[in-house]
Amino acid sequence: AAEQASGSYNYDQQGKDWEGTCQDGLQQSPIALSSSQAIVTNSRRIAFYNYDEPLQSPLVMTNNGHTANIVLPPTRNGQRPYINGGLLPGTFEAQSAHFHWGSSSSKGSEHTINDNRYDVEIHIVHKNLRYSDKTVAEASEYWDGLAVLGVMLKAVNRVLSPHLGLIGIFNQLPQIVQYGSSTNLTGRYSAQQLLASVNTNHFYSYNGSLTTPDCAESVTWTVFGEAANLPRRHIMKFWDLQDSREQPLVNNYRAIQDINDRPVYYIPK
Ligand code: 1SD
Ligand code: ZN
Repeated sequence: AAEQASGSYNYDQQGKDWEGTCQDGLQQSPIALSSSQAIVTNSRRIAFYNYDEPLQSPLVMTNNGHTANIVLPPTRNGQRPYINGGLLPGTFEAQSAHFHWGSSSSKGSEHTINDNRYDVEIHIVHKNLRYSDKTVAEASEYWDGLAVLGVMLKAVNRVLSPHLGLIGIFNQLPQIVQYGSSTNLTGRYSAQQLLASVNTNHFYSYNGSLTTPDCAESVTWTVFGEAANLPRRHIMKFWDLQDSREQPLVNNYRAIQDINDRPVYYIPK
């Protein structure tokens, strides 16, 4: 059978290598983040706007064969959630969110922090306001086109703060087991819920790429240093999803890429 245009999966626990479907530039993602090797900066905080405003319904979550993807609609006041500050080269509007995960025997975050891989990494994809007349794909042709926020999740048996928004999303994963299937998320959501209450003043930031083909070098990455705890029984629901070949959609993270001579900034607590 012909290989899917979307690239072939390699279920190796070191992460996917996209077998020639990615750019092979010097600014690829993900990378191994390290607090001792990064440049410590007391930069501006990231400012979040409309993040706590309720989003218009419905939010649609789709199994696109790579991930569970949620298209983020504007808020009920008609604006999008947006961010600036930090090390962001502009103002960026939220477009979508998705997840990277492991399997029953492996963790699945894309970035590692101090050699630690987390169970899940949430990506909230934003597009530079400069390119508001362009699609996300078009904006990815520019070095400052996109900003992605990364939130790490840790699977634990017992949780004190339940992160009900995320649990509501995870509870609907069984509705999108099949490749190409979608579901409307029930319940009220704001973009804030995707941040899982982590301390957003503590993060790593660097210039990198998309982690899926064509891996365009268009992303200012902000990865928060503090992980949120989520119940393992909810995180397990990711492992039942299937890809376009009806194989388990697991370990959907890309292998660690070389940092080369890029500066990586670290904003401590
Ligand atoms: O993997 C996602 C991909 O699904 C899409 O959302 C893209 C933005 O168009 O971003 C990549 S990632 O680099 O955020 N993993
Ligand atoms: Zn991603």
